Amino acid sequence: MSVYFHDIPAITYQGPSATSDFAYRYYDPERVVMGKRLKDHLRFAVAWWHGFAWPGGDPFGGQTFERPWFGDTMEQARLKADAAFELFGILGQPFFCFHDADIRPEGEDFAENTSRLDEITDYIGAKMETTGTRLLWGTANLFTHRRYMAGAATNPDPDVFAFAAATVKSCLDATKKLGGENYVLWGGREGYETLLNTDLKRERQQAGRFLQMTVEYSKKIGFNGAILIEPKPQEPTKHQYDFDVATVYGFLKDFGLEDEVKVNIEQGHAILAGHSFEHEIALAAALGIFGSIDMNRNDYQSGWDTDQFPNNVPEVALAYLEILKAGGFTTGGTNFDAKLRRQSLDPEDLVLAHVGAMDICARGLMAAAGLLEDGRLEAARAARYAGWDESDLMQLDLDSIAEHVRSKGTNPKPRSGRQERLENLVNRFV
Ligand code: XUL
Ligand code: CO
Repeated sequence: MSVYFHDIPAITYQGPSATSDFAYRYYDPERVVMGKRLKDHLRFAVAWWHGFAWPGGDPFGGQTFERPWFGDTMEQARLKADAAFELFGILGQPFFCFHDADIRPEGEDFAENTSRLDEITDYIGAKMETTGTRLLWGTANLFTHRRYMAGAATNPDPDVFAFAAATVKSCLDATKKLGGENYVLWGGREGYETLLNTDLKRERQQAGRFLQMTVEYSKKIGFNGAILIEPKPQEPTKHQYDFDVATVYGFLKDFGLEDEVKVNIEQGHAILAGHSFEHEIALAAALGIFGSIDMNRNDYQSGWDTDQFPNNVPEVALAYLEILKAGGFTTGGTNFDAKLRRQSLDPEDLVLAHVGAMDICARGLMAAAGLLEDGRLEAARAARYAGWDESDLMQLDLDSIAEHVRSKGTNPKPRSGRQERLENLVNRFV
């Protein structure tokens, strides 16, 4: 019996000429592209927090959504899980993601939080078993509760560090229990508001040790998934330590974790850091730390993390182009870390937001695959660097290079980067 999404049909692929709004026009999960089904390329996940826990507030006003499961009882937590799995049944996406705080009400203390997490993950686990929906990643919410206002791992109070570490332990246990393919750490409060009250060097050490402990524990319990850091430059703190992919890589190197931890890259966070999404993906792939993506978009005028559902095929295509070039997802996937606008009150709004987003991503991925199969873009890039294929310059030193340039009379001729021509080529696919 439906608890929330009454009368909304299961969404099926009906092609671009479909007449109903409740249809996939591009996302045909079984369609094979570059040797793999679309559903295995894209690995879509619904985010529990935006879909089921977020009340629709903004800085000027509170709750706009009325959901029958809002409240702080375990009964409501189970009702929320029932509604979530109803949505998963309608969308047919393979995965979901959660924070502990999304799925269980906050308890009086750590022990109660853990027993509630155990209880609700048993309930969710049984639903996963019967439906086949899987867990892309689990995570701990170490940013909403007031105890974390000055940070979790980076808190000046060691008791807060301990509470956060214990919470990560319980969330890793829960993620392993549910067969999660990744575990994510987003450092929402791991940053500072002002250096006047902050010991930046000490906080960085704390964050590094915290991450080492997380990796050590994941090995101890035999968690097979990937541990992922999600970079973000600011918001909620003024300056966050895991600013972007490059910063995270330096941090990982510093603490000997570059082979242990990868990144979960979010579109909106990349934009806040002054990068494009594809830049962050390409850099992570180049550094060998690409893990997963949070797919959404920001409003480009507002400068906030507005977490809107994606709706721009050319943008999404460039992101998937980098992902395909990197060999595609392994443990990662496309998590819709995206929320409705606060006036989108109806159950069908939540369904259609995901339907549109999945279609946009499918179009983007197919466009990217088309570009790669066409080959001209990659051939143009290869031609641009062809001189290096026969060059031994990287093995030489400045003296011998200078001698080489003098004796050969080398005088390089600039060549066109052909940007507009390549943009035209890309536009024929998107
Ligand atoms: C916040 C954000 C989080 C993480 C998980 O900007 O993206 O939802 O994805 O904690
Ligand atoms: Co995110």
